[in-house]
Amino acid sequence: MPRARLPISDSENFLLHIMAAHSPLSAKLAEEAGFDGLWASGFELSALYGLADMSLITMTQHLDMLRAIAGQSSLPIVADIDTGYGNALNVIHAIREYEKAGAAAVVIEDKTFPKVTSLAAEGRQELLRIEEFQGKIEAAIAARQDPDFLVIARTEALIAGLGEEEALKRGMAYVEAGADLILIHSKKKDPAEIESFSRAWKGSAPLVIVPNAYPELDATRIKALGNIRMTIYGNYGIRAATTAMQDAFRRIITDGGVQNVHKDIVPVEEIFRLQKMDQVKADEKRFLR
Ligand code: SPV
Ligand code: MG
Repeated sequence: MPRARLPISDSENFLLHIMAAHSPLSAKLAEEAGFDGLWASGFELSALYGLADMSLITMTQHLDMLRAIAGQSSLPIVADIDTGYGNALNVIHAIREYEKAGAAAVVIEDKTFPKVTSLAAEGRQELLRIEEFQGKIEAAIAARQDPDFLVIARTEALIAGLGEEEALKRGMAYVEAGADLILIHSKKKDPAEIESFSRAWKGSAPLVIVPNAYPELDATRIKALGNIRMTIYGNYGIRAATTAMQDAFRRIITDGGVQNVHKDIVPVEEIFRLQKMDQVKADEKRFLR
């Protein structure tokens, strides 16, 4: 059975809320919470391995996790494939692999390989020539089997400090190359940069944003802009998990045991539920003789 696609033509549900997932468990929790899709985030998976988000995670590692996530959640998955693991020829290979693995969409960014994470203060940010990145988008479009598998082009022009005019020019060039949506990323704390880009955007493709740096831009404000179709909560899974573990682990050391903390974390039965232990019990009854 083909996996779920993103309901991009459903005008009722104009703004899709996509939650970062770094594991099958986090994907399940996102699905239960009611998100429309999952973001197979490079940043989150890198952090899970204790690594910086700078093309250190291999395509195989990312694909393995995406397959594991796809096995545990029926939500559509937007795969963060960074720069596409090389040039346009690497992109062709990546698209085939990600489509087969069960992704519903990929996001490819216009940075050079190896990339450097977007949000770091004074991060080195080098962008590809526009024509070269257009070739990568055209390669992605040509390589997909299903036309509903979305190719999202991400411009890092604002992240690289090149300004709105360059970002708009790049966005238009990527639409011309066939991108289904344009992801515009910003690391400004003030959402004004994204709001201004969105108001100035005249391209035919809708926009995608990742409000990591500018959290005040909530769904009401995003919808008011009218052309943002997807909001990706890009690092909230790993940050929430880190907060919870830091708190619990510190308390266990401070308290000299788990006598207090156990009341404030989920009981093991909740983990059993997520592991579908009921099914295991039923299978035991049925098959073990
Ligand atoms: C990711 O989650 O991997 C992203 C978003 O690409 S960000 O880290 O904010 O660039
Ligand atoms: Mg990323």
